[in-house]
Amino acid sequence: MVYLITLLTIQSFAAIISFIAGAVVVAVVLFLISTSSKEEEKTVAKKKVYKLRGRYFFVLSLSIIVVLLITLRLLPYERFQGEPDETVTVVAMQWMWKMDKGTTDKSPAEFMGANEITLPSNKKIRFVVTSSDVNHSFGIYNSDGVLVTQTQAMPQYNNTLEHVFPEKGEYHILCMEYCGVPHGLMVGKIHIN
Ligand SMILES: [Cu+2]
Repeated sequence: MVYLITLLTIQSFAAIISFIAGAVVVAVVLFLISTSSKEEEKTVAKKKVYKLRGRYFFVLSLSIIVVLLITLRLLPYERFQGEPDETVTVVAMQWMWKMDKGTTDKSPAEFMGANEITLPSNKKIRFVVTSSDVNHSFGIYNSDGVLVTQTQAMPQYNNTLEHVFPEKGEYHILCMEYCGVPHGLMVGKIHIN
């Protein structure tokens, strides 16, 4: 739960920062348009904008360094060292998911699995994700419709995704890469208990 709140806060924070940065760019453009009617004024405006740009660059660089230093320790690499508690094989195909616990030596086309799976909470789950036809994207959403984690499902390639589900409940797997007309129906389920 705490981990999710941290994620959401960072996402909201990023959205707010993007909005402010966008507003600054729009303001600078409007400022330029409004102050550059005559040649002389253009030169003056140019100087002002260059000065502003220098300051903006400095503030931006400083912010990036500070945010980087603060957020580096939030990276999940350390948490995902070592072997997982559970491994799940995931094969995407038009237009469903095939999932089963454990690894497999079967080809993606031959692999048998279900569109739903039950997994434990607070355990490290390793999803080994591939596709038996075209590119798909394995996106896990919580019951509030918030994207929890995601990886690509690519033919002839295994993508490994590790995740700990801190909360029990029902999660939905949605394909996040358009893969044909019934793409929207490609919904799997993960029950966490
Ligand atoms: Cu799709």
